[in-house]
Amino acid sequence: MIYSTVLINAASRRKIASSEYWADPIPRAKINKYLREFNSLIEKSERLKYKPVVLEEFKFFSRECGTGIVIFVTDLHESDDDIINKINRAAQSLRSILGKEKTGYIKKHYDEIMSQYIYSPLVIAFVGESGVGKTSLLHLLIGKQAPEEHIPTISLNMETLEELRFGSYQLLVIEFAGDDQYERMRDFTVIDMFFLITDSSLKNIISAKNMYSQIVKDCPDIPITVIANKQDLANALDPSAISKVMGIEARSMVAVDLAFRNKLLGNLTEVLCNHFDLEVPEIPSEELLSFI
Ligand SMILES: Nc1nc2c(ncn2[C@@H]2O[C@H](COP(=O)(O)OP(=O)(O)OP(=O)(O)O)[C@@H](O)[C@H]2O)c(=O)[nH]1
Ligand SMILES: [Mg+2]
Repeated sequence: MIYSTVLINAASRRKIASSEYWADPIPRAKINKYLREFNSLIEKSERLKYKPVVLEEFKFFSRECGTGIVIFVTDLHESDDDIINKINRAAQSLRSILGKEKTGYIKKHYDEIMSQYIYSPLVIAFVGESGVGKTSLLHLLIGKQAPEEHIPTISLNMETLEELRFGSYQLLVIEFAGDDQYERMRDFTVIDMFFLITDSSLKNIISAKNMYSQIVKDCPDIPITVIANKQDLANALDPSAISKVMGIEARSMVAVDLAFRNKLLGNLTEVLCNHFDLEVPEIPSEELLSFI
């Protein structure tokens, strides 16, 4: 996750603009500490100026861009190559803007300029048998009432949720459909996270458990969240029983009831924070997931 970026004046070291992608802004003192470390490193060797510097739980990257220096602050998990690619492109663009525009223009448009270089997709796959409520859940996520009748999803349903961002990630949700979904999923190598949906019936839980074992076997490092949907139905097994059968916590849900949207967003926030080793911030999930 990229937490923030800062553009400073190369000569005065004063901040020109900054952009934040996470709930807690990086304190200025940490940036100053990095700049001191950076100076002492480049005194040792000029080549070190292209290397990230780790300070506590943050990684810092910086690039000269004409009269400015742009700094990216990330968590320790981000790949150096990805961030180096992003900061190089951002620095190139900032160099040309700093050469042409006044500081006021840059301050005003900084977020917009940087947004082209910051976001990475985070792919969430909704899987589960036909009719368990995957499309309904997708609708609930975007705050739309689910269709009452079951219109089976043909092939693949892919939604980039423009308004749903988590830190520097743009959430992309895909729904795999039909009986051959597992075959399709195998070809899909870019999944970052699975939501396995069951309709909470005994019959379906058994097939969901098979699917769960298959995913764990094929993608052992990818987090899986089990959703026990259709909890409003009289024959629904309760989530604690489902958790026992599945061997993993199942979260109760009613995808056709908009009142459950906050719960779904809360579940998503919790799973994403776990994935990125972050504490769940004390702000509403809806705000966090659209935090820009
Ligand atoms: N009672 C109840 N019905 C639900 C719930 N979630 C979904 N449904 C209904 O179940 C049916 C199937 O829902 P979909 O969301 O289309 O299921 P799907 O998993 O996308 O199905 P495929 O695309 O065929 O794989 C629809 O009629 C929904 O209205 C729920 O929580 N409670
Ligand atoms: Mg569907």
